[in-house]
Amino acid sequence: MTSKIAWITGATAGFGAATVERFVAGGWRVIASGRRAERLQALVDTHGSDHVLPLAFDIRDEAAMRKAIANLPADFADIDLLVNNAGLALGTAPAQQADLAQWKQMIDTNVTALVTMTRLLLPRLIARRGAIINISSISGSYPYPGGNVYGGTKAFVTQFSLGLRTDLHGTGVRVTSVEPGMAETEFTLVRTGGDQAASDKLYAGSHPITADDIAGTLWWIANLPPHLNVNRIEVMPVSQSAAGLQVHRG
Ligand code: NDP
Ligand code: 8X3
Repeated sequence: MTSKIAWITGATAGFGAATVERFVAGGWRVIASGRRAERLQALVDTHGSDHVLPLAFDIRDEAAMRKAIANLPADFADIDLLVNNAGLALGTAPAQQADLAQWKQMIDTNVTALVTMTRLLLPRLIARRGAIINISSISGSYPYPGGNVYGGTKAFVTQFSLGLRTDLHGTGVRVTSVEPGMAETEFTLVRTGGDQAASDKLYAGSHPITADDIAGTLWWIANLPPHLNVNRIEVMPVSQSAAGLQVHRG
């Protein structure tokens, strides 16, 4: 088989699931990972095992990640693109009231797992003159109340992406930091511990970014001519803009 291969983390929902659909529709083969095995199996049921390889594991589990990589079947081993998408926000409390366990889960998922995936797949990506797309966020550039550690993890993802570009100089490997603003996925459901009403309220009337919008952006980036690198791209819904600073008096 000659089609390109993408490994998309966080493929069970939101941006990741839409990106699987976009890339499979475009003729790529996809390694789809996430914890919810039944959703990964549904992708295989829809597209067939020639097109989708499901790998169910918790991305914070380094041993499981290493095992998944070591056991890649030959026809999914030559990876052209890694989409580091798996991630989450937990909570919106101010730092002084935040749950430390939630902070650690965000760091373990959004930072530690992302760098581990990247490091373990870099030899294959270099061999293929491949590409890495890291899903960062506007929260890494624009602080907002309650964004504390989530925004910190995304600032890391952006800066790590820029650093990777520098280190990979001359290898032909492309690296992009994609920084979306407000998008309606399962993101707010996860952030609020399953509060569908809170999620609906946040997005109501705002015409947010959709998962398909981001999948289309990733498709565009991945299919640019190989001499072009999008270093960073920030995407917001038209309804969202930066709102400045606050002053406390007295
Ligand atoms: P969703 O909640 O819809 O999807 C998140 C995905 O990440 C799921 O597939 C989930 O899979 C996976 N994931 C989370 N934790 C783990 C874990 N421990 N192990 C394996 N997979 C995990 O959210 P989005 O699609 O919105 O989020 C995707 C990325 O986009 C995240 O990095 C997020 O921070 C970022 N982002 C989102 C924005 C938004 O407004 N929605 C804006 C900017 C950036 P599973 O639960 O099955 O393991
Ligand atoms: C998700 C976007 O603004 O909710 O990263 O943090 S935001």
